[in-house]
Amino acid sequence: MTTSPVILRAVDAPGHPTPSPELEQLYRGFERELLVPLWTEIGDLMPTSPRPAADAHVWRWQRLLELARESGKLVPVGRGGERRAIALANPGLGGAPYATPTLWAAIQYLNPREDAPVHRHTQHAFRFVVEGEGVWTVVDGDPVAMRRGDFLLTPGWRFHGHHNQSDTPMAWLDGLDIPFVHTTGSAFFELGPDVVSDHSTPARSRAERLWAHPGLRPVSQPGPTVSSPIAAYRWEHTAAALADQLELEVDGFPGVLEPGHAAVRFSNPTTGGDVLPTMRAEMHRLRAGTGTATRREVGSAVWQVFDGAGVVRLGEREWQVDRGDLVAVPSWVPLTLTARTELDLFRFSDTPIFERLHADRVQIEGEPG
Ligand code: 1HN
Repeated sequence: MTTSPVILRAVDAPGHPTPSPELEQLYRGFERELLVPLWTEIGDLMPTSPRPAADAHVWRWQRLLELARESGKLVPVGRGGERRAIALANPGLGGAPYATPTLWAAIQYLNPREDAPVHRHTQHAFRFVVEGEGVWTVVDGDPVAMRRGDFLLTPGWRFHGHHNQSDTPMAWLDGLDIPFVHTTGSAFFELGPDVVSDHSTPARSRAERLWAHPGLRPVSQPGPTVSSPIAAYRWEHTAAALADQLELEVDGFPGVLEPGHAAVRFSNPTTGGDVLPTMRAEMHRLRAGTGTATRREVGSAVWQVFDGAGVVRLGEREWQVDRGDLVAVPSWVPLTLTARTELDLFRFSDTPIFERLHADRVQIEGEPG
């Protein structure tokens, strides 16, 4: 990506120098030397509160799926393109394949018996499965089954490929920190074998057998690790945690985030922190008929409806959303969710970046900022 050359315009406005031929000459001089004076830019560079370039936007899962299916017929998956992944391009980001300035979100599609070749990159990645099964993602030689509701990790620099062992195609959501890594010039990439060598289909990965027992850490393993060692967070566990929070609420005990709103964060068992250094991931459940407080925070997020139907309000705009629909939430835009039916939502965000930099900020409507 390139940026356009500097073009400066003299304007007749308070706080700006009076337009004159000499001023025009000065500005042409700035342009030639690739210089930009602060006085023409300050409003944009120093807003009183975040004014993100990204827009609030909703992509419809059914439409993504139709186009992914069509891609499945026309586009081979293999070396070079590496993945049949189709990225959400935020309308505010100039056509870049970025859901938000830091987050990549894509639908990936694998035909029956297809392999996606092995590679590794410094970008951190995860998969979230809104429907289907039959694909195994093999992470550093460990085959990990993918099923509806599962959240799967591919931390940076692990070799990984996928294989569909079933007779049906499968689509899922990929999330990566590609835009952040691209903007900061920190990307490395390396090819692995063209085909996935291990086509075995274990129900549980080795990583899960070692690490995915609630509150139990293998004493043999060193830690802490920057990314979670748990390769897959299974839907049965996530669903039980959400259901228990709502039942505790009925029984009069604390646990929910707010009335009718259960939420869990996927966490790294070696630190208690986020699963990946750059991305946070959560699952939310709203009781039918309930809504969240209006909340905004620094940093951007993407939500995907996992089940149910509801309304997403972002600033002044509102969308009805259904299973699979994806929502880009730019920094500092107030978000309110309302559940028409019981509503399950997956959410990921770049919050760990801002927390690490002590630039995180949250504001909930009606509470002191
Ligand atoms: C990648 O490796 C995957 O492993 C998905 O499934 C999307 C987008 C850009 C670069 C690498 C995957 C990707 C990607």
